[in-house]
Amino acid sequence: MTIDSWRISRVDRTRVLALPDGGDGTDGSSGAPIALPLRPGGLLRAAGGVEVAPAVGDRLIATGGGPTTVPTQLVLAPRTSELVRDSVDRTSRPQVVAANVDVVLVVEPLDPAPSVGRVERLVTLAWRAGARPVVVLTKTDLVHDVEDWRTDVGRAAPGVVVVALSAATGEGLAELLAHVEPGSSLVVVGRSGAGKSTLVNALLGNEAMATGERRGDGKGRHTTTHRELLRLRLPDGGAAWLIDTPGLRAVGLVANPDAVGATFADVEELTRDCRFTDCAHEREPGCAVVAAIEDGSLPRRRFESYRAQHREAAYAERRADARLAADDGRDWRRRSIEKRQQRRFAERNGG
Ligand SMILES: Nc1nc2c(ncn2[C@@H]2O[C@H](COP(=O)(O)OP(=O)(O)OP(=O)(O)O)[C@@H](O)[C@H]2O)c(=O)[nH]1
Ligand SMILES: [Mg+2]
Ligand SMILES: [Zn+2]
Repeated sequence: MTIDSWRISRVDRTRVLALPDGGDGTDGSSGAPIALPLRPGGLLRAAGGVEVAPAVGDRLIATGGGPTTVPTQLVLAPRTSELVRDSVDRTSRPQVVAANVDVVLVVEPLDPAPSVGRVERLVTLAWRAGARPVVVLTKTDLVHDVEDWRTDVGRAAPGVVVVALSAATGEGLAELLAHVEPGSSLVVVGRSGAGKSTLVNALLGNEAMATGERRGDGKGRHTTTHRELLRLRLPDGGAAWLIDTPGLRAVGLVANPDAVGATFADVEELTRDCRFTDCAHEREPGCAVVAAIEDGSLPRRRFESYRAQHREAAYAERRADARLAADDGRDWRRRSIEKRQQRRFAERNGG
C-alpha cells in the first residue's frame, strides 16, 4: 500500500513530524513517520502555492508525481476546521491549536468542582472551530454528586453530549469511545490539571503522554507543554486521531456571534419571545429573558455569560477587521517600496 497522505503530529521550531494516514485513521502496515524541515519563518508550502504556518492535525499530501512516478513534494492540504485561541499578548494573531478536528473534547474536572462558565467558553471555542463539542467531566472516582453535575453542565450546553468518566477506574471510558467515529479527529482542551493527558493515555492504553502529579489544591502545573497528535485504535477496529494540548490559561475567547448563539441556543430562543425586537433584556415590558430569570428557569449567571461572550465576539471581530486593515496597509507600503525600487532600477539601467 502506498501512502500519499500524512497528519502532522508535532510542530517544532525547525521541523514538523507527521504520521502516515491510510484514510480511516489506519496506516496499513507500511507507513513510517516522517520529518519535514520548515521553511524560513516557520512555514510550509500549501496547496495553491501559498506558504502557511503548520498546525498539529494538518494534512500533508503528495503532489507532483503521476500514478507511476515518485511524488516530488509534500504540501499542506486546505483545512476543514481550525481550533483557534487568542494569543496571550492580545496583540498578535490568534493561534491555531489544532487543524482538521471533527470533535472537541471539552475536559473539565469534577474535583475541584467544575466551572460551568469555563465549559460554556470552551464549547463556544469548539463551535467556532467548525467542530462538534463533547463535554467530558473527569475524576468521577473523587466525588459523589456526578449526576447532579452532569445535569447542570448539560443545561449549560444544550444539545451537547456530556460524558462523566474516571481515567483512574475506567468508568465511562467505553461510553466516550462509543461517540468516536473511525477516521475522525478529536482534540482535548481544558485547564491544566483537568486530566487531559491522563484521559488520552487511558484511551490509548499506554503512557504516551506524561501526566502531572496531584497537588493538594487540585491546581494544574502545566505538565503538557506541546501539542501532539496520536493514533487511537478503536475497540471495534479502525482508528481515530487524538490530539493532546497544554492546559489553556484564561485567555480571550476567539468567538463569533454564530458560535455564541450555538452555545446559548436556549437564551437566543427566549430573546425571540421578547415583545420588542430590539429588547435589551433590562427593564423592557414583555421581556422573556427577564421573566425566565425571575421564574428561575434561566440562571442569571448564564445570561451574564451570554452577554459577556457576545461582547467578546464583537471585540474579536473588530480586532480581526483592524488586523485586515493593517495588513492592507503593509501590503500597500510594500508595493510602493517595490515600485520605488523598480523605478530606481529602471533609471540606473537607462529605462
Ligand atoms: N483520581 C483521579 N485522578 C485523575 C484522573 N484523571 C487525572 N487525574 C489526576 O489529575 C492530575 C492531572 O492530570 P493530567 O492528565 O496531567 O492533567 P492535564 O489536563 O493533562 O494537565 P496539563 O498537561 O497541565 O494541561 C494527575 O495527578 C492525574 O493523575 C481521574 O480520573 N481520577
Ligand atoms: Mg497534559
Ligand atoms: Zn428581552
